Amino acid sequence: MLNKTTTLTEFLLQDERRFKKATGNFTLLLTAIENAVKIIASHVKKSGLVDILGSAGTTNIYDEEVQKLDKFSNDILVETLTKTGHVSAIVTEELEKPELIKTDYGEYVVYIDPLDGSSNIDVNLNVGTIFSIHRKPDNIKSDADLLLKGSDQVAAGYVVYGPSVMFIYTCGNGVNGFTLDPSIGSFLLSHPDMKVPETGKSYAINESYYHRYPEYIQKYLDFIKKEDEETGKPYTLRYASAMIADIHRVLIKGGIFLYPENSKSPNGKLRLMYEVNPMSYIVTQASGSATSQDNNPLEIQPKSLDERTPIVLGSKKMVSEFLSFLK
Ligand code: P6P
Repeated sequence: MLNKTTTLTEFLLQDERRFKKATGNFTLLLTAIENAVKIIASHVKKSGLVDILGSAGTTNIYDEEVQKLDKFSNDILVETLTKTGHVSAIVTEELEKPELIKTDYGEYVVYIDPLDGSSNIDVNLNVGTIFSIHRKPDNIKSDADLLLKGSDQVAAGYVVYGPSVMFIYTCGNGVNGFTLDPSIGSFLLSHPDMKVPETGKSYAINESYYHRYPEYIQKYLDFIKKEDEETGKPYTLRYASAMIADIHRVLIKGGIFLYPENSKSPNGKLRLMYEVNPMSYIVTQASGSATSQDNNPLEIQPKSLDERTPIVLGSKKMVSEFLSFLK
């Protein structure tokens, strides 16, 4: 049996057959996201040439206005999701207000971080796209109707634009990873049934904020850097300053990612609706742990669409070791 020949579309259709009442609309939605991220990937790969092609706010050699990559990514995702007709609203980090879409059959609402870690573009480091999919609430009369808990997500995923482009998603039946084969333009199943290793050797946190962290975080950081052969300490610091890259490492090798509360940002920096919820859903679906100051982030009732929340994600044993410092 040839391996790695299952495309994302084939996998989605097989996955969909599990749901007897499936209508194919979910597959259409994920395929729209797939098409959008392929376009984004091709522009990310050329980003180093933007100055030759024309930097944001100027026109390129084809005399076209060149957009900043995060705005471009947002526009592509909004356009492709709208065209499906199956999306009633899009909440995105790039827009002040939700994009409400007139459609007679929009059964989904999508929350996106179109280009997470976009400051990495200029130094040619990993960036990504994060998405979270909910069923449309009965009515969408105001933003309040879009404040849905992470535990209500029907699907979540991210795309990491790195040495290879990978598409990782869950719809509640485990986590699967697909790698883009640029020679055929298809995402192929490369990481079936991904599981976060029980423990790991690395930790990801912005250590430069050490003196801003509460005492229990400082004590935890001091502890994991002390020599202790038996427990494999000190842990190794690996921080990509792009959540998708740091959490992708956790999915592959185990480890722990922390963006906690600190004296400058009492709720941390990461957004609940389109960063914390989708990534917590993915990590927990892959048998890892997620905590927000000892609460389940997926059970937080959002108070605003751009709400931030502290988050720690990773290998079960490492997250419980972290929590022992909180208690
Ligand atoms: P800091 C990227 O800007 C981002 O939103 C996340 O992807 C990343 O984990 C975090 O911010 C990095 O923030 O404060 O360490 O620069």
